[in-house]
Amino acid sequence: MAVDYTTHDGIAVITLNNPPVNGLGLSTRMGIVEGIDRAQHDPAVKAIVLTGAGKAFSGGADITEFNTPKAFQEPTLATVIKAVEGSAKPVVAAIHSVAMGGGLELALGAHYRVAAPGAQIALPEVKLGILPGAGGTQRLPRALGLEAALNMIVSGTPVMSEKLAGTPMFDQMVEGNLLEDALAFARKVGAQSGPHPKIRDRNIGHPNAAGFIQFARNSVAGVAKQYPAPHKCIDAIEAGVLKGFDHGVKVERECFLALVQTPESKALRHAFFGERAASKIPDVPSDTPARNIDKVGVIGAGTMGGGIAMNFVNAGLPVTLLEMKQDALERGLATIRKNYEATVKKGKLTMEALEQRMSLITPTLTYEALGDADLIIEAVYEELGVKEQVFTRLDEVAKPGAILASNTSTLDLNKIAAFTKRPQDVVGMHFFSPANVMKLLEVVRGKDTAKDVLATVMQVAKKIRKTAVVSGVCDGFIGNRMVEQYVRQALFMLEEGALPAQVDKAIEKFGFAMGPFRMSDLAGNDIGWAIRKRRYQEEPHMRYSKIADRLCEAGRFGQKTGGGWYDYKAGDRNAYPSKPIDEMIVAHSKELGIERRKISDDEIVERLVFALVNEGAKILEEGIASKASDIDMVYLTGYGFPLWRGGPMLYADSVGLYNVERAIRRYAAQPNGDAWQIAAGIVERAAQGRGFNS
Ligand code: 3H9
Repeated sequence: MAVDYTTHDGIAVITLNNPPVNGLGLSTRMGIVEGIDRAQHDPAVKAIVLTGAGKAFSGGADITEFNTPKAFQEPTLATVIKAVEGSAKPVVAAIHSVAMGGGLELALGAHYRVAAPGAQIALPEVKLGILPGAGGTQRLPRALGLEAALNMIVSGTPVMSEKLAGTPMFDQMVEGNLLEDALAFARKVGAQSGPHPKIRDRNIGHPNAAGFIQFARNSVAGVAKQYPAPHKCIDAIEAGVLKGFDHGVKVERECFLALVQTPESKALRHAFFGERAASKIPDVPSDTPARNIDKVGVIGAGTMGGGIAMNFVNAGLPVTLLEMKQDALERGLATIRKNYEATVKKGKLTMEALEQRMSLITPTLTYEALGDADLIIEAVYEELGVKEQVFTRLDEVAKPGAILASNTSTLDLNKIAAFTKRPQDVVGMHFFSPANVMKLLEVVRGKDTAKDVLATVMQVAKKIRKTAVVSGVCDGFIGNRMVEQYVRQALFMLEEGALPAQVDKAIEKFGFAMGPFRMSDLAGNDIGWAIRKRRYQEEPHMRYSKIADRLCEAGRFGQKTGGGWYDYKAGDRNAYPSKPIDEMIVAHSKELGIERRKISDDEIVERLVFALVNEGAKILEEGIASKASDIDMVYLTGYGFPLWRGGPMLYADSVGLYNVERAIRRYAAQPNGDAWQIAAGIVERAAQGRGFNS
């Protein structure tokens, strides 16, 4: 049973008991209504306390029920809240830890609320592409006032309970035992004659509600272009403000039902569950004991190593930072300090916290200083010989059981592990630049990596607030292996008739944060050049457009050299189309005897995105990624794929794999078509009418 019912000296206690977060699924909803009815019929009961067991009052509607008939089966949450609000005996919601979404809406339906400090209070539905659908858009403005409530609803950001003390949201803040205090409060109000207060009856009382709502609309229009939910939140709030509670609830319900079906909401829900699913590794049970990580070592104080070190000190973990030369070490430390100073300037960090973080870093020039580290991450030059030197030394100095991690982005982790006598302790931790900012962490599992090492690294990732995704060993792992195919297509399209600005604009309009050419100019075109040179040796059959090599041969490595695919001006990060480079591209096509044609924006988007999808399907087939949502998480958190599209694999599902297959076969029949080897996983799923996520 998802709800417990007990009585305590004249008070009925209805306890939501549906771990992990007391989601308001069908059985929980039924249990609450049963409890309310039971209390009405028991003459000994004078009042009711509604509380949550475990780590939440309630995390809201059970999101796993969305798009299933259960979500709409009575009692719906609206019916539950009606029963609570209509109870002849006063209902007191006793809130701790989390009251979110439908959980908060339920509490707002109670006659009274008592809360422990430190509880997260939120209507976070917009983050799932929906709006509070059980009266939240109507009751919260009546509890907190229009402005505070609208901000909370449109942003979805939690507010700590103690900040809301003294508002009609909470009748009492509790310092001691929540249940005992709630029982005492219930006894007090149970002894009073009704009717008991209902938030729905309160006035909103704003001097210029229509003006404020217009202001909110304008603000939202600027920041939520791709997302319908914030706009609908305002519609529902406005309906209630201007035409009363019942009308507001009706509009809110209509908006909720429409939003839950939108591709944006499906994408955001996919990302919510995808993030949590990524932390689960099929053959590593969740109770696998993790190793203790109290001290971290980082090798290399360059941009990457410095950024990696910052993650750990930000989480309060001391870091020993190793460099080979004193000046490099000092430069690295100075960069870290500069990064923190920039955060202080923005007002997001105090000087005191800056000093405290810097004090957690112990700089060193000797490997021996890493001897007591529990986790050591190398971020040295991307070359196998260099990695060999590092791991051989680490094997000598690291204590038994220390986890030895490589930040390699392309090299064979199994070879790196074999440089040590403890391959079971070696793992890949591929951070993305800037490492202190980017959410993604690819955790690379070698053939010998121990399960407890993986479990530990996944835990550590959570601690440093990264989205960790496990990848098997292959060239480029999940993210870079896929992006290589994407870039290959972008380059072929230059040969065939497109120019960099057109390609970038088309894919940026699709929603990517940055097109491939602007991106490459930012990262440095020489990086891709080095990878291609290696490919020419290792996989001579793999054909590339040589146009990017010509660019590099001309010394145009991107922003850092003042020019790449685009021209750049000093002190200005804007990319300006470059006449000589565009001419070079046209001349290159001519030399190859290619008659340039107009390439449509649709073709650009399809070829780029389906190149990702096709490679992603192969990555799944080979077991490099264990599920499609892992691939989506890599692209959403590390490669600027538009969140509202849910990642390449979910996007492919939304287009339909039948259509994806047809498009790929069409492109495979064009010049440069031999770059397309369609993945069996697309063909099979298309034939079965399935998607990657179904
Ligand atoms: C809503 O309420 C709509 C209504 O307005 C209208 C209805 C008509 N449902 O994040 P964690 C699972 S929409 C189902 O790792 P934490 C989660 O998947 C809802 N499951 O823990 C995970 O499962 P697993 C509005 C849920 O302590 C486990 O709980 N509410 C839900 O770091 C632990 O999650 C929200 O949007 C749910 N609602 O953080 C709140 N919530 O262990 C979304 C969580 O199998 N939730 N799970 O991987 C959160 O923000 C965080 O989970 C929370 C706990 C802060 C609650």
